[in-house]
Amino acid sequence: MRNGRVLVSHGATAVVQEDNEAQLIRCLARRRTGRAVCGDLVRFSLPQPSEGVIEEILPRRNTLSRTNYRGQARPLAANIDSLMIVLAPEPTPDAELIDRYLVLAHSLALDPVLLLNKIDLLDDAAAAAAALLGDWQNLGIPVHPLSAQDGAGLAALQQRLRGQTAILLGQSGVGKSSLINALIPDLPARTQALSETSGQGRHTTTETTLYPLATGGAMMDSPGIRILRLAHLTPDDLEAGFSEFEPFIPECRFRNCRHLDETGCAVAAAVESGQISPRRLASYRALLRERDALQP
Ligand SMILES: Nc1nc2c(ncn2[C@@H]2O[C@H](COP(=O)(O)OP(=O)(O)OP(=O)(O)O)[C@@H](O)[C@H]2O)c(=O)[nH]1
Ligand SMILES: [Mg+2]
Ligand SMILES: [Zn+2]
Repeated sequence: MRNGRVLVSHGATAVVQEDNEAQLIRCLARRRTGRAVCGDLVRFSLPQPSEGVIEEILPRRNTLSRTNYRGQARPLAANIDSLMIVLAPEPTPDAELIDRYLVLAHSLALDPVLLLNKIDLLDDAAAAAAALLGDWQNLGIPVHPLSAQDGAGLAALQQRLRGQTAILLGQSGVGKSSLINALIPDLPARTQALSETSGQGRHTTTETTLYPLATGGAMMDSPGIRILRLAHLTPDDLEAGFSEFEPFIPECRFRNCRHLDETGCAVAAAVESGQISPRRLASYRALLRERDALQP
């Protein structure tokens, strides 16, 4: 039996890299083991040289999932140490989507980092960054300014990654793949190897993909998505993802207040008095209402 890590998974097939080997192997999942996801650690056999069989998926330390339109959790990646949310001056940040990534990070007990990419586009970088990051900077979420294009901030990012598996998340066009490209000198060759092994044609970021880094650790590229449903999380998870609500919650009139439209809601009052951002409360409410709609 061999040990390896799943780089990318397409349905029942996965591209696996055996530990301490460069070569990639296409493996089929068994019905018994279920489908593997990007980042899974697996044990596999090699009945023929060109195709392996996943015999066991090792227990996941964590699983990053999103909810599909039918309300079911769909795993995207596993065994993640660091969740990096990429945003940029362009495209205009989708603030609600970023709030959702932050909730997802919190639900997995991961400390998120915001990667502010494309700072080469900013004239007065500090002022522009503060304007873009307003709510999140106030919440104390660490921000790394970078430019995949001119290389600013990349060394610091690499330093931070050492030994860790990080996933890059963010809307389409913010530069996730460009960052991977800037960190991995032989990316074209690797992409070629991935598509040859998977047999799925040209490799694009339609699936979350893990790239081991020469400096240790690994980076996962994920496809930009427009909608991140989180209806598989509990209402408590959703609420806890908005840590600035916490001091006010005990002051709500009803102990089971959901901060939607209840009378005597202290969270809503904190928005009125300017202590909580109205935008953040709206993000929370949208998540809770979506959950109500998908989990009857
Ligand atoms: N000016 C500037 N442009 C950048 C930078 N990084 C990426 N871009 C450009 O932004 C565009 C989108 O970059 P991608 O890396 O494809 O974005 P992505 O986040 O992977 O997008 P999806 O795969 O669709 O989710 C490309 O035209 C890049 O050249 C940067 O640091 N500065
Ligand atoms: Mg991409
Ligand atoms: Zn309340």
